[in-house]
Amino acid sequence: MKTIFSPDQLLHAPTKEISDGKLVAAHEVPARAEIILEHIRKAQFGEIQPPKEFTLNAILKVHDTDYVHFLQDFWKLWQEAGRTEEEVFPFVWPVHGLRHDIVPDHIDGKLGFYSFDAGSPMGAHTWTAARSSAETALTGADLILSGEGAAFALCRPPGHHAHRRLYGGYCFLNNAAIAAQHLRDQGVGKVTILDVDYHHGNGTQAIFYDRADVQFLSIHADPKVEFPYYLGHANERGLKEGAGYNHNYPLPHGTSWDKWGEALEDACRTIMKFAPDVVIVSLGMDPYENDPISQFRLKTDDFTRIGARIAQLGCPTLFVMEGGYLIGELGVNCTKALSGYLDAE
Ligand code: OKP
Ligand code: ZN
Repeated sequence: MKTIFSPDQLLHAPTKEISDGKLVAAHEVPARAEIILEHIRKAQFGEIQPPKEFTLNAILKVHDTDYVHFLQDFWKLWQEAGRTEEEVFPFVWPVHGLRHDIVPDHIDGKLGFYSFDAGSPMGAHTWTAARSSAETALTGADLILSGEGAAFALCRPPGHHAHRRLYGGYCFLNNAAIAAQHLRDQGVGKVTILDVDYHHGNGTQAIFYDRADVQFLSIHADPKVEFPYYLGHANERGLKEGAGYNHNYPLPHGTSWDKWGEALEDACRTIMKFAPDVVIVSLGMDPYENDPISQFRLKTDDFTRIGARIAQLGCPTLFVMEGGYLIGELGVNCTKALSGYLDAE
């Protein structure tokens, strides 16, 4: 199994974030990717290669043009506004009752218009890193198209919280969604995205909510008590043609393998009924018991089980990295998930 990664993905390097109502040390940091890469090297799963270059077309199939231009031009606009802060946060949003049909000219208005949280700092190199992360996912998708049975896109920054026209939850471009759309555009009939990150993949859900060609399933902490709070409930089943193709498994804080594994089993049976041509796994390591921002209790060996169960689906599989914040165990847990897959294949 090949791994795709570019050092450009490390250029987005925030030091702080707003979380739980205060400024704290950033969790989504370059060291996350570095430790995973180190463990992937040691595990010798196969070649580690840089992403290919892509035009913006594949990204624009998923994200709106004005949003992509905002991300791309952000740093220039910020400087033109005379600002010098290196890590930038929105602080005002067009929530219920306010206008969504006029994009503000002012950078502070734009920041809130295109985001849903204040927890995702943007800086001079955020666009470069996010684009590179998306190209890593796209290159992984191309490997699957060329006949590889599995590939690991070591994406960072992550993607599953990003909507067509919104960033948030450390995510700017929805890497898994971009890969799924690319597969569809290259002739793959049906794609499943299975999101095992601790947080609901609100962006991915929203992007494919009215479509039957991309099935979405997410196992995550109940949004009633966890970020992203406003999406991820069990009764969100899809709309129009997409009705019945969206499946959420919200679980309580404290969930360990017994209940988590049951949800995975149900999800895998649902996937088998859909019979996808390719499975994309939004792979988050934050269900881990000691993750600093999460409250599930999966153990290191449970990640092996996750990989092994996914292998039983018998589908070409693209693993796309999402969250996971306990730097010390991130590399181990991630390689456990992948070796669980490879050994069970
Ligand atoms: C990104 B990914 C709550 C803080 C929430 C944002 C979390 C984003 C997670 N205590 N901050 O899904 O791992
Ligand atoms: Zn997460």
